[in-house]
Amino acid sequence: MPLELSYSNATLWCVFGWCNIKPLPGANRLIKHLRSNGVPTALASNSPRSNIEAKICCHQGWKESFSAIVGGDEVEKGKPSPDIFSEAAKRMNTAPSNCLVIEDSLPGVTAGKAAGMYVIAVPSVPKKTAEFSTADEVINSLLDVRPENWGLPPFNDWIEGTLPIEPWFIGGPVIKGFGRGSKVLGIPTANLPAENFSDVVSEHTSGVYFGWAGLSTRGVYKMVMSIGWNPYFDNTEKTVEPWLLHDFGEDFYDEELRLAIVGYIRPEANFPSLESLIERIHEDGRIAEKALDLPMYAKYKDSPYLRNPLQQGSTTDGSQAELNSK
Ligand code: ADP
Ligand code: RBF
Ligand code: MG
Repeated sequence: MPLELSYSNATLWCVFGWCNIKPLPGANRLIKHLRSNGVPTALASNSPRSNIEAKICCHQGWKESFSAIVGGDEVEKGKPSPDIFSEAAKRMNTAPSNCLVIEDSLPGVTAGKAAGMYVIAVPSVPKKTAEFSTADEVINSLLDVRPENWGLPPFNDWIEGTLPIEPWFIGGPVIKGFGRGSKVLGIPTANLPAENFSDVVSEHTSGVYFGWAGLSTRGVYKMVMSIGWNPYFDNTEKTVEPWLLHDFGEDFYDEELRLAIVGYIRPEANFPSLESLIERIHEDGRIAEKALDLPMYAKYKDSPYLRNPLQQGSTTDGSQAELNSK
């Protein structure tokens, strides 16, 4: 069992560079924030401790950020039993009632509540929010953690209602959607074929993002978009739907559309009425319109990826785009 061997030796993982585990969106940001504000943080997992250490050594600065690490092999019973979390609190010299757990699994939520702690659930499987109702709060991604709600120092990287992200670039021909955007909402969204870049899309959490949109024969425009399952309509497929903040007065199906996605606004949400959904999308539009004039976002308008698709060969995932934009 060579895999088990490698798992059991943390240094081997690092030395041989077997580190292909990408952190969840927002994980790095959260860990750095807690560390720089002196908030003691523990890592508590059912995996054996050596396995945890092997995995976190792939990420610079993570190991030093945890004041305690508790593995499943260090306590009698793993999650959903509270032991792991109780042990973590003990090692941090604090009371369980003083602890906030962030969990992606149901057994973990159960364990955290059984340990007498506050629990935020970030379900790893989409559309399963209801199952996590025993948590104190259910959020869509680590980008949505609001530390100030829990007596912790707030993030200070939000700018004018937006969160800058490591930009990502996707593109393809504009496809037909449900025909709903214009007709039902009065907001046309130029859907892209999500299956062409499913890995990039699944790497990022669903939500409302914004950035720049290039149409090969027309130019580059501001855009705000939703990525996900549109909870109000409860879609079964994840869709990628940019609304270009420009009045074209006509359709442009099949044209090549290229996106530079530069910031995050909010998670997708359900709404009590169609009117409130429409009002919120217009608000997203105003936020994006204004934020994109900030130099930190405006600079991506000039990304060659947006303007000159053919130069990039057949790439649709924009993997070269970031380099080209610098
Ligand atoms: P579908 O469900 O087929 O996506 P929509 O009602 O969402 O239909 O309309 C989207 C289409 O409208 C786009 O594919 C595009 O051709 C056209 N369109 C016109 N203006 C815009 C705009 N400002 N932003 C996005 N799409 C637009
Ligand atoms: N749909 C939702 O169900 N919930 C949302 O929070 C939501 N936010 C959106 C934000 C923006 C900027 C845009 C362009 C669309 C959003 N939609 C949302 C998607 C909308 O439901 C979708 O575009 C239409 O259903 C057309 O397919
Ligand atoms: Mg659409």
